[in-house]
Amino acid sequence: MKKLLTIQDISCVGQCSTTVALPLISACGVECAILPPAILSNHTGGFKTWSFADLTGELGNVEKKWVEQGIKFDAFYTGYVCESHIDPILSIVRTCSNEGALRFVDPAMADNGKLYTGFADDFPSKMARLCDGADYVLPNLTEAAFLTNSEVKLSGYTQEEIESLIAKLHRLGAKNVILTGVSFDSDKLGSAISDGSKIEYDFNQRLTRMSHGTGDVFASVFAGAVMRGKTALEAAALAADIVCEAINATSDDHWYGVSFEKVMPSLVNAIG
Ligand code: PXL
Repeated sequence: MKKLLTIQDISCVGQCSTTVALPLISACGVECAILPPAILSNHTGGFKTWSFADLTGELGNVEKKWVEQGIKFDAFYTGYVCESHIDPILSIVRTCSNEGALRFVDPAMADNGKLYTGFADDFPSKMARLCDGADYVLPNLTEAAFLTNSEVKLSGYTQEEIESLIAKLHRLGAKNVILTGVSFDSDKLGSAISDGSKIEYDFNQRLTRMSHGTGDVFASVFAGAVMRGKTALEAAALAADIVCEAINATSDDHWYGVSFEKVMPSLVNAIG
């Protein structure tokens, strides 16, 4: 069984980051280790307030113990992290990689044209350091624009503009780019999947509801599926189907996340 380390916060309540990645990646049949660089009472996307315990100082201690014991991983998947976490993460990737280890980067920092609360305006340039050399980078349109200092266009763009944004992401050092939230047709929403030489698209019927945490569900299923041998296009298509199914399974009054728990059987079946 492949072993993946996910490095992103624990938001104790809110169905995002580690609390989504661990169950979904495990359901894919991939052993999932976790390293939370911060613990929050709840996520910052709609709750009124939160506590934040930074664990930057602990990351080096963890790395030291892993190095002492020869603990290594076949893949790393980073999500929501802060500036102080980036150097310790790059160090762990350097010292704890099995040969050929893959690096998945979800630059979870922004949506709908805005950085998440708490990130400084120059944070995207720090996140870009994680994208350099990553095997798979999975930004939404806002994150892609911020990472590449491009104009944020959430609608009314051409395919050419999308493909030029993708080219800029490759220039940051990303080997494969999965750009999410792409739409050329008002009733379809999907992603563009680029390996640097060809760009493929996957679309689903656009749902009227948008929910928090869907980017984390998408990235987790994508990483799990790639680790189980799916191509990037197959993994992106499966991740999008699971996100849509999870949104549809979420009751209207459940505002802070998606009920991904209800679609775990579909994921297990699809991965086989
Ligand atoms: O879903 C991304 C995410 C992860 N972690 C925290 C967040 C968010 C988005 O708002 O606030 C703490």
